[in-house]
Amino acid sequence: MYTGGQLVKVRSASRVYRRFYWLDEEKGELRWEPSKKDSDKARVRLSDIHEVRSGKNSEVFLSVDAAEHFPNECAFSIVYGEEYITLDLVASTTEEANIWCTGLRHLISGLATSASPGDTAREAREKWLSDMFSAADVNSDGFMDENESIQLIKSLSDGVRDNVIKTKLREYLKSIKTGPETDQPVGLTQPHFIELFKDVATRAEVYFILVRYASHEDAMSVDDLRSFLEMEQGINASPEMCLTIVAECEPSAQLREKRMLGIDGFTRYLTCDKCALFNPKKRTPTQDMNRPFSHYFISASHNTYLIQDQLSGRTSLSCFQTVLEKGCRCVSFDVWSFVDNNNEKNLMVHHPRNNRQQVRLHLSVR
Ligand SMILES: [Ca+2]
Repeated sequence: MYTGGQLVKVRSASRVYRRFYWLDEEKGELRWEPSKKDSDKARVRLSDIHEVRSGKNSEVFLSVDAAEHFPNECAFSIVYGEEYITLDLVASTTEEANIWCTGLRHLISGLATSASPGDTAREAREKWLSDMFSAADVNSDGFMDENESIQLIKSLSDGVRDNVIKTKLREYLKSIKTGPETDQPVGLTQPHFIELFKDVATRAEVYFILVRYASHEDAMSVDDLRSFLEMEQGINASPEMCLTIVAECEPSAQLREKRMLGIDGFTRYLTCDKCALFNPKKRTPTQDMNRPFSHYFISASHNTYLIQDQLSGRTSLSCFQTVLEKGCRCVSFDVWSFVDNNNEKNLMVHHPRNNRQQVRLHLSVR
């Protein structure tokens, strides 16, 4: 790559150009022999490259007729810059294409690992939490009492239940009180707060999705987010849409600058109104609700849990799903307590005259 070689550049409008390409090691740039028209533009900084994609897998390759006769194994695209532009190239042989792809990827990953994004994501999260702690510690004594801690955690992690925070917080405070520094004020120190926040606000199921798509351990790049949206959500997202998500949801300024989404930003995105099944416009009544009750029709069901009649019919969770999908907004449960084989008490849903088929209450409600 340093000595360079001939490559064919494919552009939209079916134009192809044969140019000499080489790596300028000193400047960290991929360069090519320029045309007179754009002599200054014939370069891409390695640090601006997001991805080196093998094969004819870019918009240009897939849309330009002239690209059809190039072998797929010789083609590759370099995705770079803020606009995620592609430089679409074709080598003379498969070997040559492999050298360019492997070499460029190696150089890019070298640049990336010099400041490990995994560490960056963890450090950025802790920096964000430290800043939030300092701003909320109004008397600047380095401690947060129980109420202050609960309020701060709630404000930073929308959706974590109060009782979960309280239970964990009391466990932490108890362990601090019985520790060696008992003469210090009762409250959370900054490291304790960060530890507690991570404990209560990190949702395991969200974290598993994040690490499955993150090309680095604890944060998603814009490309990772695009893959997630396409594979899991069925959304054909543009890079701009992904950048907007990062800008709107990622709380850490450091990660936003790096155009990455950490666990808190990803959780915020998944729980925001844009991802909600419920139409946010309908959170408040959209119809006239001041008329007498009998003027309204409300789709309701009786003995929702029964598949057939109430004497011999089976009870099934799917009944709730079916009626809700049909627009029913009033469902009925018959709840009975039941002692199972482990001598544990459970709440079960079944008909009073037919308890042979039962489903657990918590499953029905979920
Ligand atoms: Ca304080």
